Amino acid sequence: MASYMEKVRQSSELSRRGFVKASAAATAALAVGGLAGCAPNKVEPAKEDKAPDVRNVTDGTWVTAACWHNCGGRCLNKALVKDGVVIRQKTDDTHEDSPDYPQQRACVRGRAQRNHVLSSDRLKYPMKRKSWQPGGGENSHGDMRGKDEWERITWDEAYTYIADEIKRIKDAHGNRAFFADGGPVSKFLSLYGGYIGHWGTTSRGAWTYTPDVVGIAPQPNEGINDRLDMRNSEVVVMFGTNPAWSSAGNPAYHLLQMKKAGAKFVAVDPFYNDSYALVDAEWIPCRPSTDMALFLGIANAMLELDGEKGLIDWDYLNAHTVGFDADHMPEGEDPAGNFKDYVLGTHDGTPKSPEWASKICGVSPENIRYLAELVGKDNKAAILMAWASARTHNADCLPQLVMTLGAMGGHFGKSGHMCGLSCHSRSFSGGTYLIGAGSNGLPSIKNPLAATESINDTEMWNAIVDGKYTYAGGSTKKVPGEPREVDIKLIYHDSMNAKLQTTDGQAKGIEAHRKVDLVVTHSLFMTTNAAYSDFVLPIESYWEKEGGFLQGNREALIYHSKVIDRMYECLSDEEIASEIGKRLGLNSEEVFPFGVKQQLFNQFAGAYIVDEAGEKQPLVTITEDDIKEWECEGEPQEGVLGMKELIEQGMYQIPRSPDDGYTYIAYEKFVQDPEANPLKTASGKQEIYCAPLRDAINGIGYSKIEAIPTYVPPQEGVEATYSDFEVGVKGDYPFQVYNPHYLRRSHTVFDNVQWLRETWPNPVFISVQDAKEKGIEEGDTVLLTSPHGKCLRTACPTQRFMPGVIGLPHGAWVDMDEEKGIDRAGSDNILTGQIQSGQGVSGWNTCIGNIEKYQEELAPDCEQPMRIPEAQM
Ligand SMILES: Nc1nc2c(c(=O)[nH]1)N[C@H]1C(S)=C(S)[C@@H](COP(=O)(O)OP(=O)(O)OC[C@H]3O[C@@H](n4cnc5c(=O)[nH]c(N)nc54)[C@H](O)[C@@H]3O)O[C@H]1N2
Ligand SMILES: Nc1nc2c(c(=O)[nH]1)N[C@H]1C(S)=C(S)[C@@H](COP(=O)(O)OP(=O)(O)OC[C@H]3O[C@@H](n4cnc5c(=O)[nH]c(N)nc54)[C@H](O)[C@@H]3O)O[C@H]1N2
Ligand SMILES: [Mo]
Repeated sequence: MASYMEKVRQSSELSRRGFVKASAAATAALAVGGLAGCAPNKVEPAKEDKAPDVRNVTDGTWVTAACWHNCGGRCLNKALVKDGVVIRQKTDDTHEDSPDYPQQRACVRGRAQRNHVLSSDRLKYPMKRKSWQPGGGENSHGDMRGKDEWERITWDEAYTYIADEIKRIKDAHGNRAFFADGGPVSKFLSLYGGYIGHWGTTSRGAWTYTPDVVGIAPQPNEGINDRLDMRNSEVVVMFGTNPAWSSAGNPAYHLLQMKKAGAKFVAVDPFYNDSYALVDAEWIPCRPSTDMALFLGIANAMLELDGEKGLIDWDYLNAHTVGFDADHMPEGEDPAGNFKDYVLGTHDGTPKSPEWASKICGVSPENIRYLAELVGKDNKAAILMAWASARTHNADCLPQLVMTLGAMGGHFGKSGHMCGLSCHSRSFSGGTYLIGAGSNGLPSIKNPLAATESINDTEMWNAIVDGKYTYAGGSTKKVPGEPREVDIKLIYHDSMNAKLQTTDGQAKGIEAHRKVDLVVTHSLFMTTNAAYSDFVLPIESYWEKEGGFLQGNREALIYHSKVIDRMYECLSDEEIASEIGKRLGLNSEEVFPFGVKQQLFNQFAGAYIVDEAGEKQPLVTITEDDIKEWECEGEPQEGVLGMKELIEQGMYQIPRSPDDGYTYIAYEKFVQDPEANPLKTASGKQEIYCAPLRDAINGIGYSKIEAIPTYVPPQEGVEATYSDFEVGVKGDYPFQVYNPHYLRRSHTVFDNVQWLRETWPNPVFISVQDAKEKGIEEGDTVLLTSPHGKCLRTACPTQRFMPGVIGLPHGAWVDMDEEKGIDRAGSDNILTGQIQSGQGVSGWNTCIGNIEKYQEELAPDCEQPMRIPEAQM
C-alpha cells in the first residue's frame, strides 16, 4: 500500500510543499479576533512559491471527518478526499443557518484537524527507551525517563517486552503493583487479576458528588432551561463562564440570541473574557476560588434588603427546601445550625455581610448589594456558572450555596428563570438529549480490585512516590478514608487521557514516573505521557478508523467515516491490547467478542430520536441489504432516515422552532408539586442543611465541612498570598494563579499544531497594574514560581485581568530544562501541587505564585522544534 506521503506526491493537484502551504493559507484566513494573547507573532509568512489553488478541485469525495476531542463541541467537519489524499476541509452546509436551527459549524481547531492528524510529528513506529532493560529496579534506569534516547523496535518486540515484564511484576509483587488508566489494556489487566485505578473530580470539581445529595442538578442539561426559553431571561448573571473559548460549537451564538432578545448581562469573574465582550456585559471582577464568600455576602445582602425591596421568595423556600431557617430544619438536627443564622452571624458573632465577603473575594460591598438585587425574586434572572469556580479547594458546598441563592430568589422551574451550570457541551442550552447513538454491545469487564482499591487523582503521584494513600471508595461512593500501603511498579497509559500533563502536581508526577519499573503509553504524538515512558506505541487517529458516532449538544448526532488509510505502522488501542492480552495467556474474545463493524452496527440499530410527545423512537432505518452489506448480525427496522443517508450526510439534526414540543424548563415538575415529584435527596427537597453531605465528606478525612454551606479558606487560596491577611501584608507568593481553558487547544490536544501555535501564542495574562508594578512589559519573558514548580512564559498585560490574579492557560506540554528545573512551555500543572480537600477535588484554580521578569528570551512556541525522535525518522 502506498504511504500517505507517496499518495500526496502522486497527486496531480498537489506537491507536498504546496499541500501544506495551501492548507496553511486556508487556516490563516480563519483566525478570529478576541483576546488570544497580545504578544505579536514574530513569525514571518514563508516567502515560498505560491500554493496551488485547490479551491476549484471538486471531483473528490467529501467525507465526514471526526473531531473527537474533549472541548465540549461536536461540530460537523468534512474533508475533501481525492485519490486517498485530503485536499481541504469544510464545515456544516447541510442546511441553511438560522438561530433556531443553527448549522453545527467547526471552530479554528477543528478546521485545523488535518494539520493535527497529518502532522510531521505523528508517531510512526513502536519505540523503546534505550537504557530501559527488563527485570525491574536499576535495570529500568528510571531516572533517565524524559531524557533518554529512543530506539525503533518491531511490534512483536514491543508486545514481548511488555507482556514479559507484566508477568514478572505480577509474580514478584502481585496485581496491586499495576496502575492503569482504564483503557483497553486495563480490561486485559482486569482479566489478569486486576489493577489499581484512579478516580477524581476532573471537569466538575465539587459538582461531582454534592449536587444529587443536596438537590441541584449535576449537569447543565438537567439544570438550566432550553436555549429557546433562555431568550426569555431579562437579567443574566454569569459567575464565571466563557463559551466563546471553552464551549466549542454554538453556545456563544445562543448567548448572542439572549442579547438580541433584550437581556442585560453582568459578569462576575477575575477575567473579562470574550463571551462577556460579545454581549457587552458589565464586569464585576472577583478573585478566583472565593465564590463561597461572595455568595454568602449576596445571601446576607438579600436578607438585609428584603424588607425594603422584597427580594426573597419565602413561599419557594418554605415549600421546596429544608434548613434555611430555624423553623425549617430537618428532624433531629439542632435548630441553631440553620443557614440564615449563620449568614446573619447570630451564633458565631460574624455576620457574613457584604463587607466581610468583600475582603475575601475582592468585590466591593456596593456591588455585592447590587448583585443581591439583580438575583431578587421579581427579576426574570438566569444565574449561570461553569464548573471552573468549583475546580477549587474547599468548594464542596458551592453547588449547595448556588442552589440556596437560586431558591432565595425562587429561580427554579419557571420560564426565563434558572440557576445552575452552563458549560462544556451544554453551555447556554439545557434539556435532556433528543437524539443519541446506541450502545456498541461490548461486555463490561470488571476490575476485581476496583471494589477495594482506587487512588484519588490528587494523591496518585504522592502514592507512587511515598507508597501510601487514602482509600475513599471511588468517585461517588464516599466511605471512611482508610490509609493503605501501595508499591506501584507499572504505569500504563492506555486510554484517551494525558494524565501526567493534566493531573495536579506534575513535578511529583514526573518523580512517580521515574520511580517505577515500567511505563507504557499509547499515543499519536510525543506527548508528556509518552516522553516519560519506556515504550511508546503509535496509534491510529479517528480519521483512520472505520467510523463512529460523536455527540455534543442535545439536538445533533454526528457519524464520521474513515477519511484516510492507516498511517505508517499505527494500530488501534484495541488491537494492541488484544496482542498483549494473548501473550499474557488471555482470551481476547472475552473483551472483544465481535469486531469493529458489528460494534458500529449495534450503535446504528440502537440510535434513538425523541418525538415531540417525548417518546424515544428508532433513528435509523435498517434494511436486509444494509445488514448483508455490513456483514453484521441484526434485524431490519424502520426509523427516520436510512443508514446510507446518515453516513453520507454525516449528521442528523433536529430542526427547532420556539413553539415546538422540545422546550425544557428545568425542575418544572418538582417546583409545581414537590410532594408528588420529590428530588433524590434524603428529604426529597432541596437541602440547604444537608447532614448526609457533611457526613460523607468528613468521613473521607481530607478536610471538614458543615451541613450548611460555610466559608473555609482553602490551603492555597487568596489568604495564602499574604503573610498576614488581617493586616494586608503580602507573602512570598503574592498572586493567585488559575487556568483558563484556552483556544489553541482542547486541553493538551492540538498543542503541537503549528498553525494553531501561530494563531494563539499561549502567553501568561496579568493585569496592567501588576505588570507596571513589576516592571513587566508586553512580550517580556517572565518566570512564574509556585510552592511546587517553575515555568517560563511571555507576558500579556491586559486590562481584562483583575489585579492580584494571573491567568496561565491550561494544557501546554511540559518542556523541562533539567539543569535549571524550569519548564519552558508554561505547563499549568508544574505550578499546582497534590493537595487533598473535601470530596477529592482537583483544585486547579486554587493556586498561588509569583511572577518576575526573566532575562533570557523565550522563542515563540511556533518556532520551537517539533518533537520527532530520530527513531521515528
Ligand atoms: N492545571 C489544570 N489542570 C487541568 C485543568 C485545568 O483547568 N487546570 N482542567 C482539567 C479538566 S476540566 C480536564 S477534563 C482534564 C483533561 O485531561 P485529559 O483528558 O488528560 O486531557 P486531553 O488533552 O483531552 O487528553 C487526551 C489525550 O488522548 C490522546 N488521544 C487522542 N485520541 C486517542 C486515542 O484514540 N487513543 C489514545 N490512547 N489516546 C488518544 C491525546 O493525544 C491526548 O494525549 O484536564 C484537567 N487538568
Ligand atoms: N478551547 C478549549 N475549550 C474547552 C477546553 C479546552 O481545554 N480548550 N476544555 C473543555 C473542558 S473538558 C471543560 S471541563 C470546559 C471547562 O470550561 P469552564 O469550566 O468554563 O472553564 P474555564 O474556561 O477555565 O473558565 C470559565 C470562566 O470561569 C472563570 N473562572 C475561573 N475560576 C473562577 C472562579 O473561581 N470564580 C469565578 N467566578 N470565575 C472563575 C474564568 O476566568 C473563565 O472566564 O471547557 C471545555 N472546552
Ligand atoms: Mo473538563
